[in-house]
Amino acid sequence: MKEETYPFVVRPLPYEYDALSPIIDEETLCFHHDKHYKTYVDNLNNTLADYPELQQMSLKDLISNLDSLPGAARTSIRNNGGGAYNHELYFDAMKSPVGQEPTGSLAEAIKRDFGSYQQFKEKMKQAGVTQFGSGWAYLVSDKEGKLSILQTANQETPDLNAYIPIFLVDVWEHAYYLQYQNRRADYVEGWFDLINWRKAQKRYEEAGM
Ligand code: MN3
Repeated sequence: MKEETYPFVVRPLPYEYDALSPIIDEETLCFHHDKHYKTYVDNLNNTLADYPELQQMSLKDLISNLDSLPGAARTSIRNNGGGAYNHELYFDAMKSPVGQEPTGSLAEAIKRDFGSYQQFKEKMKQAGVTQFGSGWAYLVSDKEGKLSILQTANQETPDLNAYIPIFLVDVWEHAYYLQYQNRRADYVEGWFDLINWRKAQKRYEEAGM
């Protein structure tokens, strides 16, 4: 499948706006997807409109080659390309909060690399709660299938040349403030029930594991 290039489009949610309720309510998800995420996509397209030489690059290629991009475009592509990439994975990696557990090779890797699901959860939660200011907590696999948890600031992504993202939690205030106000930890705790483990396993398999 050919990777998407400029002009990038806003990807529809793979579920209804109320599908993540009560953990993420309809209003929060609506603003997050239709306003915040869309703005990143629009701003990325606005920047790329001035750079025909970048218009054949995929989103992943753009954000994993920032140093080779024209200086005047680099900051916008880091912020808005990263914003588009992070949000597309964030929305795609969630599902309704009903019965799914980690399965398959990913469940085994979580036990191997973190000790237990519970220890993984504690560490991922800690990463989300302690990320200073705006950013993300990511579960990634390296090329050998070893899992780790990374924090990124603002709209940075992990090094996509080295890591395959499995899923991530958005800890910008816009992800939770309407509903949880300052209680970021409660939002992150709830988010674990939204993880789409079937898709996570698929991403892990696509990483070659
Ligand atoms: Mn966000």
